[in-house]
Formats: sequence, C-alpha cells, structure tokens
Amino acid sequence: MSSSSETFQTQLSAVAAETEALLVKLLAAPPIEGERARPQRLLDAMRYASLNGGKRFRPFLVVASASLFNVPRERALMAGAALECVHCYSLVHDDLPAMDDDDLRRGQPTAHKKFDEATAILAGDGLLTFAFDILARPETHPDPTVRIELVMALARASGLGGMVGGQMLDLAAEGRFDNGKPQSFDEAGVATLQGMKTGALLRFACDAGAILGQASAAQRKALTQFGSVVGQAFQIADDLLDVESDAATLGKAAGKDADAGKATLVSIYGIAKAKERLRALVTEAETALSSFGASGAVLKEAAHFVADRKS
Ligand code: GRG
Repeated sequence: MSSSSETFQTQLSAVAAETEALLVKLLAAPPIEGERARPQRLLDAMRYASLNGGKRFRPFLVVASASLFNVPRERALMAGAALECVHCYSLVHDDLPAMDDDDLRRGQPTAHKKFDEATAILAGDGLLTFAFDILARPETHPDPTVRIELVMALARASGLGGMVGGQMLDLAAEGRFDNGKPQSFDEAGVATLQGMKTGALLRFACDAGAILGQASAAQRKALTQFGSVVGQAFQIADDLLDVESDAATLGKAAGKDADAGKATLVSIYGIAKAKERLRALVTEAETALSSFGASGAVLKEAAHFVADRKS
C-alpha cells in the first residue's frame, strides 16, 4: 500500500468512527424539542440501519471536500451524518420485498428481516426525515442561508430528479412495469439512470463541502465535476463487483444484476472495456482537482479507492 493510500485509509477510518459517534448521539433515546416521544422499536430499527456498518465513504467525501476550505470539522461531520441517513434509508428501502427483496446487507440480515416490513419502511422514512432535521440545525452552519442551500441540494440529490428518480428508472429497466417488458436503455440512458441512482448522493457529498466552505463558483464546479466522475466510477466498480465477486466478500448477494437482466455499463461494454473506462474515470477525477494542488491529494486517493474496492 502506498503511503498516500494509508493516509486515505486512516482518514476514512477516522471519519467513520466520528460519524458513528455522532449518529449514536443524534439517535439517543430522549425526545428532543418539538418531538413527543421516540418509539423504541422505530429507534432500534433506525439505529440498526445506520450504525455498525458501512464504509462511511460519503461522510468522508463531505469532510475531505470541506477541509479544502478549512470548514470546522464538526460542521462537516453534521452534513456527513445527514447524508449517511439518506444513504442508509435508501439501502433499507432498496432491500424491501417490493424492491430488490434482499436478505443480507453488510453481512447482516436486512432491516425487514431483522424487524418486519412495516418497521423497515418506517425506519427508512424516519432516517430520510432525520437527515433534514440534522441539516437544519445551527451546529451544521451558523448561517441559515448556507443551511438552506444544503437542504435544497440534498433534497434534489435524493428525490424525484435524483436518487429516487434513478431507482424508478432502474425498476423500469428491470421490467417491473409494462407487463414485465424491460425498458431498454442505451449507454447514455444507463449513465443517466446511474448518475441519478448512485451518482447524485456522491456528487452531493462533494458539493456539500463546497457549500459549507462558501467556495467560489470555480471551486464549486471543480468539486461537482469530481463528485460526478467519482459517482460514475463507483457505479462501474459496483457493477464489476456484482459480476466478479461473491456474497461472502460483498456482504450482500452477488450476480443480482445479470439475474434481473439489468442493463449496466458492464453489460454494455463488457468487463475489459468497463475496467478501462474505470481507469479513465479515475484520471478524470484527479484532473478535476488540479486547481487545489497538494490539498486535493486525499480526495484523489479516494477516487483510486472507489475503483479498487472489493466490497
Ligand atoms: C429505494 C429510494 C431507493 C433508492 C435506492 C442506493 C440505491 C437506490 C440502491 C442501492 C442498490 C445499489 C447496489 C446501488 C449501487 C451503489 C450503492 C449505493 C452501493 C452501496 O453503497 P456503499 O458501498 O455501502 O457505500 P456501505 O454499506 O459502505 O454504506
């Protein structure tokens, strides 16, 4: 391992531990101002879905991009925790019988298996709403205009024209509608679908750092570009893992895309070309950060991590 990737791994682990501690604190049992009570089973399911697992790669991206602008770490961690709540909700809902119907997530029973379907749906709803509660707090940023910008950006990344919209397109690609006839997507269509389903939250992670840091338009554009390219790389790597890895390594079922007849960039390009494209995206990600000089080093390493990850 090179020393720079050790730096990345150390920083990823640090952010993961800090995010875990922050989520434990935020998801404490006592109700907070404006709440009546926190029902124990719902709280348990929300904790189950969001604690003890996950690489915390999205919070890492928020912290690393915010550190380019010397944003106080506690603020970046709050935005990262909010984003992680949306991510964890999406996994809970994605695993439901009506969606992917998965039994295993992060090597553990999925939320609806551990609890029940209704509780899992509500835990997802609770995490999604909680994300915006976190962003709206003054601890995230003292300036309300910055908080509103974060709220709007996360809402757009998560919703109709972002992750949820991408999931809808994904279901159409699987042939869930139209009497089971899969909607066919060409290369550009698959890129749009994946840019929404997976890319939007990763792009938000990088945008959030720029928003918290009240970055210039050019700096913001550079981070948006980086986030977008990392999102594409993340999805190609995920699709390659689905084809080449196994459930024990992944902590979730493998081979599901091919079984579902899903169009992915790997099915369109083939494995060899997909790996080439992945390498090209890592270079593109590095280029996007060139204006930040040496301070962009750990984010560049993150792009390599995305391409090389095994789970
Ligand atoms: C159900 C609204 C709704 C959306 C679902 C995110 C998503 C959309 C589906 C998850 C299915 C999937 C495999 C997406 C590909 C990329 C992805 C999000 C992988 C999981 O993210 P990691 O690897 O997970 O960062 P950890 O466990 O590390 O948090």
